[in-house]
Amino acid sequence: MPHSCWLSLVSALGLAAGAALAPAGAEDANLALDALVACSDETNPEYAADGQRAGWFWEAHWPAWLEVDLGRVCALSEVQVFLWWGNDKRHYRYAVETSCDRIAWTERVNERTNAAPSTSEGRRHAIAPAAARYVRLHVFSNSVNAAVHVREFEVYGRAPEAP
Ligand SMILES: [Ca+2]
Repeated sequence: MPHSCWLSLVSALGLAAGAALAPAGAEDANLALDALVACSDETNPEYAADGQRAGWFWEAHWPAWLEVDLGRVCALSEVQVFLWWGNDKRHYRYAVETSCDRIAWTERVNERTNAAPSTSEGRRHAIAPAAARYVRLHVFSNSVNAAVHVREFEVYGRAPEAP
């Protein structure tokens, strides 16, 4: 990650210089909940960050992306992805990348060859240590049809205190 991004986070969280971020812990919150959400086609992306893991979803034709703006650089530990699930055992292929400035991106999750069926349990991916403000989910395909359905996208970590 960019050095300046890391230093600003260390300062904001009150960590000692050179400190390592802890892995996901009980104190970590879903920072994506009700955050500003954008997507590649601007159709109802807010359904992906409304706290409801089932029910309505953001829909698009793949490939498509959904991006959460956490508002400031945060210390991230994990993402959880809830896509459409049903009786058809469909699987989705996707990736997750993060950025501090929306210019330089770092890939954190690579599920381009995923074949595990989507379920109500969602899928969890540890990404610590990651300092980022923007978290983008790319969906490349699903095994049943040409649609992307993101029911919920959760980003866990710790946010610095508001200035
Ligand atoms: Ca939802």
